[in-house]
Amino acid sequence: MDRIGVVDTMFARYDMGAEAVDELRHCPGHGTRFEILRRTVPGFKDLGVACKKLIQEEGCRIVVALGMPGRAPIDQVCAHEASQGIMLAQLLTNTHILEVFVHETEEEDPAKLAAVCVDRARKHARNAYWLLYEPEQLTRRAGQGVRQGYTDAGPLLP
Ligand code: RDL
Ligand code: RDL
Ligand code: RDL
Repeated sequence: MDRIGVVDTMFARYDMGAEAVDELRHCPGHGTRFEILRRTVPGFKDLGVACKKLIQEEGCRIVVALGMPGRAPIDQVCAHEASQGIMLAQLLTNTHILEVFVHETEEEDPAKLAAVCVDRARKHARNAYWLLYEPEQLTRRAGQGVRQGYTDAGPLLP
């Protein structure tokens, strides 16, 4: 059976991993065509290697990596570094890792930030499924201003 990985962090203030897993559980072929492997690490800088291990040691064909950069300026720097690590893991393994970061600064209101977490985690989990099994779903949406976390921006011209 194929494997799809989900890696999240203890640092994040919302359980985005659970949202991603639930979305994947509702995709066609869960339990028959693919199974889900979930891992949790302390913070987002630990995501890259955790994803690489899921790919190289556990055979995952794609991974969803979820993390929350905090509010401090240092967290923005760390987010860039964490992102570089995830990028490197993708290039070293020739495998997609969808980076789902929700910056704590994106919303002031905790309820609104939680809603961004749910929407972005679920949409990128679905994107992972599509990349693996239905890539034509992405091409169908090419140039359509598709967003995760918020409603779509839409195309420039009607
Ligand atoms: O490897 C242990 C930690 O360094 C690692 O877990 C970091 O990702 C933890 N961390 C920071 O040190 C930091 O300054 C995190 C953040 N900021 C952050 O904004 N979000 C995180 N981790 O998930
Ligand atoms: O791996 C999943 C996403 O992280 C990845 O698709 C990003 O490229 C999505 N993305 C951002 O996260 C972002 O903050 C994009 C932009 N900004 C952007 O300006 N343009 C994009 N993607 O094409
Ligand atoms: O134009 C408004 C937003 O799209 C913009 O602020 C993005 O940068 C927000 N964003 C992130 O900050 C991020 O870390 C997005 C993603 N990840 C993402 O994966 N998909 C998005 N926005 O649509």
